[in-house]
Amino acid sequence: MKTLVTLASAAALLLLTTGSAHHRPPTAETPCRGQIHTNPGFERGTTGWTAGPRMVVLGDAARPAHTGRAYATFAGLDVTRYEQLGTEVTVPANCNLTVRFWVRTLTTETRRGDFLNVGLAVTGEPPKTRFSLAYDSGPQWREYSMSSGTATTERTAWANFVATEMAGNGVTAFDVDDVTFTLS
Ligand SMILES: [Ca+2]
Repeated sequence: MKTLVTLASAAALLLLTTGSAHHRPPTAETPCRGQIHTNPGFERGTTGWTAGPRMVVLGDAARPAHTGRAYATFAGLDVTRYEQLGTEVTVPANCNLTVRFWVRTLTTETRRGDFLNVGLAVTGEPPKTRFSLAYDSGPQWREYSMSSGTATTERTAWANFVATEMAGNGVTAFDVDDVTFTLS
């Protein structure tokens, strides 16, 4: 009998809790926490990414990854072409998305020729190029970040990296690793 009473009380408490949740502001219920991409460091190849062929480098001892064994690489062939890599994530209502990534730039260029544009497109806003990196972006791994800001509705965010390479006048390669997607 005692058990029944306890269960009944628990059920009543649950009802109360559920009922009161409707009166809370939405921010109290949203899970704006943590890194949400399944393969931020390319250790699983292009899983979780939309990418062109041969964009992931694995286990190059002479040109190692930022972390792990793999990274994505753009341009670097002295051929006139485009290369693109991107991914889409869901940003719950009232969450901010911060995309952080590391880039290393290896070059023989002495002026801007090949470049890597990094953009973040969010539902309801025009797509924006946040970074336009070129030969002078540095041969050491450097960290960059971009954010979505918050909105009262759920949104889709598309992060993309587009390299434009021109044949002649030197060659630049852009290596990208640890592209994390963190909600806050
Ligand atoms: Ca990696």
